[in-house]
Amino acid sequence: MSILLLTSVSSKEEAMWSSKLRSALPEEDIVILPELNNKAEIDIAIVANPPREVLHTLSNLKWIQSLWAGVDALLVDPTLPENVPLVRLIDPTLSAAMAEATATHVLALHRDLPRYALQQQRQEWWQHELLRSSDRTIGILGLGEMGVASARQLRALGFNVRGWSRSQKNIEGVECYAGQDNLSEFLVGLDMLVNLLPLTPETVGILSENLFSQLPKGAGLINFGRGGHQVESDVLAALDSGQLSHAVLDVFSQEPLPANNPLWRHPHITLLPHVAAPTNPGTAVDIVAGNIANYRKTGQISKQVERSVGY
Ligand code: NDP
Ligand code: OXD
Repeated sequence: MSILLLTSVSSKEEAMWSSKLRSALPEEDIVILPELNNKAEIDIAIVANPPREVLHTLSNLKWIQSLWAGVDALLVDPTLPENVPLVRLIDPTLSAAMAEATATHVLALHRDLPRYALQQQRQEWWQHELLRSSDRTIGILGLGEMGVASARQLRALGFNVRGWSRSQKNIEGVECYAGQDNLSEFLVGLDMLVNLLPLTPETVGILSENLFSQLPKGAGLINFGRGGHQVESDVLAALDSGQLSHAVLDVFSQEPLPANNPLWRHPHITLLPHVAAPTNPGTAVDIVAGNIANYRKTGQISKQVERSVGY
């Protein structure tokens, strides 16, 4: 049997992935779409933004491995075959990168960097009160691979940390809340809110006026989850009214963000081009190769996405 590497990334990037995968799995036959002659020979697909209308034509496909952590875009593809297990990328290197990004931007807001940047533009010399990290409470939406690593990093920096998930967690040093019924209690008194949820039918649009109104006035927002989590007009309105003091946005409903989108020019937005935690090809290939080697040896497929809940 063979493995199909199916992507819509640039041909240079696809060549990089196929070269690394072939080196890590020398005994496997790995093909890309233009080389695919016999569809029935494919039993595993490795995907990164795969073009639609291909996966469902692979009659002997046993499972799909995503090269990304988030699988929301795959799950909304109506041509995704229904009963084929889907494995997403779980990589400690990715979680560490996200924890670093969270710490970077929480510290930036904690130390008032956006405010001092605006002051510099106006040549204004105003010193603002410096709080201790232990005076701040940071809330993290999502306590999965990304959320837990970020929570631990923020604890190590001395912040008070809360987290919110679907099922109840017990994480040392982190106040854990679970479920829709406890979301309001989780939000009370937060200085900053960091979104690390997957995009699902339950979480779409969660960063809305209703949620912002439950935060203290002047809270900071960091969205590293997906663009579909934020209602853009509500983010802009909350920034304009001062309900939010600043927003760090890494993800957008449309990427790249169109040039005419007002988010680009808002003085209280730090805008990033989806770079919080990019997949590291070196470590990702090791993990994917490990999943495939284990499947060939034992027939076991690694932890699968729960399609009914969307992550
Ligand atoms: P996980 O699946 O490990 O964790 C998801 C977390 O969200 C879990 O704690 C889960 O709860 C919680 N959750 C899901 N649905 C709900 C809900 N309805 N209510 C409350 N909590 C909910 O995912 P990861 O941590 O690996 O990744 C999270 C997301 O981060 C990805 O889906 C992707 O969108 C984004 N991402 C962004 C990157 C970037 O560069 N900007 C890079 C990588 C990922 P429970 O634990 O109870 O299941
Ligand atoms: C991912 C991402 O999901 O980069 O891996 O956003």
